[in-house]
Amino acid sequence: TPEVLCIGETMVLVTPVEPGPLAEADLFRLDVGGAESTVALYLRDLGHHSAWAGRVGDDPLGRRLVDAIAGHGVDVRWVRVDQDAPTGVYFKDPGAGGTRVHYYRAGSAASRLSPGDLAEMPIGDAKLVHLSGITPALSASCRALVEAALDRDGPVSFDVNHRPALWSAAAAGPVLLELANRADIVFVGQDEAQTLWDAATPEEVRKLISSARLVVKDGADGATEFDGPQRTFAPAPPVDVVEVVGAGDAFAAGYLSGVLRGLDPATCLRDGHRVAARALGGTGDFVPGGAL
Ligand code: KDG
Repeated sequence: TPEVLCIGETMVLVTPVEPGPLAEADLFRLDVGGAESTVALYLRDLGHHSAWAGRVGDDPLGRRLVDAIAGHGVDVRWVRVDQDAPTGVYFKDPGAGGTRVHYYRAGSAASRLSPGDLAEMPIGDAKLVHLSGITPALSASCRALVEAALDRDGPVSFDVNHRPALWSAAAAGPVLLELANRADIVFVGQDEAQTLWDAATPEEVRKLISSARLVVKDGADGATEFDGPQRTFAPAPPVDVVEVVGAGDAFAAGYLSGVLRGLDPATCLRDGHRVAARALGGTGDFVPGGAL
């Protein structure tokens, strides 16, 4: 039985080799991108038995990404191969105003995940189940899966992960707030909370999400954790940022690793920052570094 079961869509990621606009690039690199599988990869790297579960198509790209994730030691026994839909793909488009993403994931194998998939997974036995707010944006059946997973006996962590390319803040705001309020551990960026709920400070976010253990991340400043009446702030260490994508997943893994080891909030936050620094210091979403 895995300690942590991470469920969600993983796609093949296509990035120009030389940073520059997608419309003009000639050479591309294939990578693996998916918030939940990235959390599983970091947790494995930190020494935990983690699993990633989702659906991929019966195609070379699906086999490629499952092999890549399994190659790092993540348990992929519960990944399903869907015969009728393709593996999703997305492109990074590095431009002057920052990197944009272009998704080719509508109708993907993962968008067909549904509550029935949970029956095959160790949903009751894992110490922790990790989900994100990307999944409910994929389809009605994906949203139903997230709702059903939140009903399990045992802790669930939820990274709000608003993806504006998938749904508007107006559509996502109420759904993500309702789901977050049903989780036991919630991660959200201060910028996301502002966009989704008009919450300008960690305290304002706390008013909206009052029961869970809540972590509000404020970029280079640091992160604030609320647990019951207790509030803990941990500043982020200075980092030379190469690329930010993956840092949120890395932070979640570092923090959750601390929770699994029974560490105090300040240490969990510190470990979140330490693992995030690995992601910030490299171009990949997953930058291995070993146990802390
Ligand atoms: O979380 C960082 C990336 O892995 C993520 O943005 C890719 O899962 C992804 C998505 O749906 O955007």
